[in-house]
Parts: sequence; C-alpha cells; structure tokens
Amino acid sequence: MDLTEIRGKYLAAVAGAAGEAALEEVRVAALGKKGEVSALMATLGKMPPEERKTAGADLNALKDEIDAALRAKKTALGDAALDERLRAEWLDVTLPGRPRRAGTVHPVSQVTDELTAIFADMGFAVAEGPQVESDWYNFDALNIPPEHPARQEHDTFFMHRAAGDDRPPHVLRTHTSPVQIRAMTEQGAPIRVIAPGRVYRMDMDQTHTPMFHQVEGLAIDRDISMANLKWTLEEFCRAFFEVPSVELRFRASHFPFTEPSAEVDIRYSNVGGQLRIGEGDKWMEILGSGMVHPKVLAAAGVDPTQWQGFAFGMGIDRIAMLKYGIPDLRAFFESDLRWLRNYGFSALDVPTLPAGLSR
Ligand code: 2NL
Repeated sequence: MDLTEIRGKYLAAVAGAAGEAALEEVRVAALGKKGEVSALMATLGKMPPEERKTAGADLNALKDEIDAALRAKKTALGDAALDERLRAEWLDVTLPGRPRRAGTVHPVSQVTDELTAIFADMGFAVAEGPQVESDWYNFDALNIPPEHPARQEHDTFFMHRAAGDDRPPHVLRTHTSPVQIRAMTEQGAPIRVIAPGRVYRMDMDQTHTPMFHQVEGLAIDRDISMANLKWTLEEFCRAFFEVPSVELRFRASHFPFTEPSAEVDIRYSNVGGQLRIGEGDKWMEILGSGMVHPKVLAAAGVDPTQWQGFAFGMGIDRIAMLKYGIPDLRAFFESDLRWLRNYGFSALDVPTLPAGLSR
C-alpha cells in the first residue's frame, strides 16, 4: 500500500488550513468515521495476514502523523488568534489616567472660610475645641446651673458613664460657647476669638437637624461696649452678604450668659422669591448677642471689675442657605453627590476679602 500521496495531501491540507473550522474539515476528511484513512483501515480485514501486518503498521503511523500535525496546527492557530486579540485590544497602560471629576467644597465649609476671612480681617483669631464636653464648660461656666430651664431647652445629647460612675455625664456640645470659655481660661483678657464648628441638639424636622453648625464670637477688653458689637455685626453682614450697606435691628432678649442680651434682625426684601439683604421692609432674625455676663467672665478666670465685652452666636447653615439660595436644610447632611456638585464650590476658589469672597 503506497501512502505517500495520501500522506502528502493531508499534511499539505493541514498546513494550509486558514482557521479552526477549515482544520476540522481536514480532520473529518482524513480521520473521521467516513474519512479516507479510516476507510483504508477498514480494508485491512480482507488482506492476507502478512500484508495486513505491514499495511496496518503503515496506516497507524500515518494516522498518528496526521493527528500530530492537526494538534500542532490547532495550537498554532490558537496562538495566532490570541496574538491577534492582543494586538487589536492593545492598551497603553502608561497613558495618564482619565481626569477624575473634581470634588467640591461643601457650602458649610465655604461659608466658614468666608466668615473666618471677615473676622480675621477685624482681628479675631479662630478657636477650636472638643465636641464632647463636660457639663462645666457647656453649661455651668455659662451661668446655666443644673436646674436652669435652659438645660432642658437645649435638647442635650448625654454621653454614657460606666456603671457605678456617679459623676455628671459628658454632653455633645449644644453651642460653641465652651470653646470660648476654654480660650478665655487659657489666654485671659484681652481676647478676640471666633469659634465656628459642629453643635448637637436632639431636634429633627424641616428646619432642624441633630447636628448643625454655629459660629460664636467673643471680644473682651477694658472698654468694649454694645456700640462695638453693633458695628462689628454690621461690618460682618455687609462683607458677608457682599452688599453696599445693611441695616440691623436689636431687640431686647434673654440669654443666661449675656446681660444685656439682644436678638438681631436684618432688613431684607423678597422680590419674586429672590431674597435681597439690606433693602426692603421685612426683618429676619439672624443671630443672638449681648454683653458677656460678669459671672461668665469670673467662671473663665477673667476679673469682671477690670474687663468686659460682647459675645454673639449665629447658625452657619442658616446664613449659608440665605446667601446661596439653598432651600432645604436637611439636604446639607445627606451627602448626595448631585446636591454637592450643584451647591458645592471649587476647591481652588479660596475666599479672601481682596478677591471678593464668593466671586
Ligand atoms: C444664638 C445665641 C449667643 C453667645 C451666644 C456667648 C459666649 C460666651 C459668653 C457669652 Cl463665652 N455669650 N455666646 C451670646 C449670646 C448669644 O447665641 O441665638 N445663637 C444661634
């Protein structure tokens, strides 16, 4: 049996197969059940034994040879396909990354930076302190004794004490006044500080969140008066709201830590839903203030016969909503990226007085 021709034919067909499908056709034609080599195998049974022996060996060798060629070609085709994919899907991993969307400055941070710039320009330093306070700093030093109704009015969050520890519990500060008590206790008088930061009250509705932001201011010297308070607040409001002039109205009020005390309203108008500060015939309360109570000075180690001064407190979230026309307080603390992108500020737009606060 001369297998030279058939061998040459199939090895050439294997070598020439362009893809896996073509290669499979070659396999079926040669080695499939009805393939040419298989058909020759089937003739072995009718051969005389001597002839069958050599023909069988030759056919098996041919079958193995074609089979090996098929496998090698299949591997080669697979490698070529992989090479082609690697070429087509090539990616330069050394390219610079896609620019990420820049984060934004939260309106509370923006407004805190703005009011800090204004008060810094008037000689006020920024003081910070703990958010978990002792009841001394949050209440007693501010002339709010244990049975004072203001302690209940503040809707205070109390921290837990270990079982058997009978000392009064720490609280989440209900205002930033304790920061100023600490500053006075440490520095003494004269002093000019503002204390912006988070404060906590157990209150949650349309206009209240359990955590909010407050800024308090304190100026103590030998002859500070309500007149200095009025000028300072007017100057602040004019700069903060970026208007040529503002008008403030002081209403007598009561706080345990100031005497006398005043709530302060600002003149504004509402033109088609657009609020305009400094003009119009409406008044809006924006802060509380007064002359620091002598007992508060004494509690902070400042001699009230030698020193006096004013203090005030206002809500940062409130004035942020006012200035930037943000309607819903609760959205401030939901971390919704769509809200942050809409109301946030560029991180590069640091507010300074000469450049214009909000540009
Ligand atoms: C308000 C009222 C106020 C103060 C805060 C203060 C701080 C010290 C001494 C005396 Cl260390 N007073 N702070 C004074 C008056 C009012 O806040 O309605 N805030 C939103």
